[in-house]
Amino acid sequence: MENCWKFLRRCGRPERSRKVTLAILGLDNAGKTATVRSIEGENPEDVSPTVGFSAVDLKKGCYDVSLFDLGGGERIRDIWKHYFAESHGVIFVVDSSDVQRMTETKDTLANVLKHPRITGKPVLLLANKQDRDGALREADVIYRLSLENLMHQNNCR
Ligand SMILES: Nc1nc2c(ncn2[C@@H]2O[C@H](COP(=O)(O)OP(=O)(O)O)[C@@H](O)[C@H]2O)c(=O)[nH]1
Ligand SMILES: [Mg+2]
Repeated sequence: MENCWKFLRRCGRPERSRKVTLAILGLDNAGKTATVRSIEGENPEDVSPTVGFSAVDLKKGCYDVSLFDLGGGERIRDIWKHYFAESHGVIFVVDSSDVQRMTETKDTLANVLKHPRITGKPVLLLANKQDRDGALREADVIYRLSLENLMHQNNCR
């Protein structure tokens, strides 16, 4: 997550606050809402499944950050694209312990990255649930998702 704020810092410090919008994406149960809660400084435990969409606004240094926490169920993923145009970047959350859904995760990530409203924008991949038994380590997540190929194919930053 720190990389995300480092990226914002590299963009330069504007004299007045600047608005940054990030889409929080990933399969259902990946930990998107828990991630948003952590960023807000709130307890990430006992989160309920997100129905549709929730937006969180917070101030980070001189940035006014809006986080779009979008539902990740298969049938709702189709709405994600409606938030791509106004998103400056994406935080894609992966449940590293859910090895069985890595192919679905990879296909979903590939669909996001190739969308013309996302291609070229910064993407942070968060390998979540590292505390769980059997969680894939960072390098394994990168391998299972063919992340390097996906990044090159889609001009990711
Ligand atoms: N052990 C563990 N559980 C997590 C972590 N992040 C989220 N969870 C749990 O995973 C479940 C789904 O989290 P949630 O944020 O609702 O997922 P979402 O559907 O992607 O928004 C909840 O029971 C969370 O408490 C984590 O890093 N470690
Ligand atoms: Mg959620």
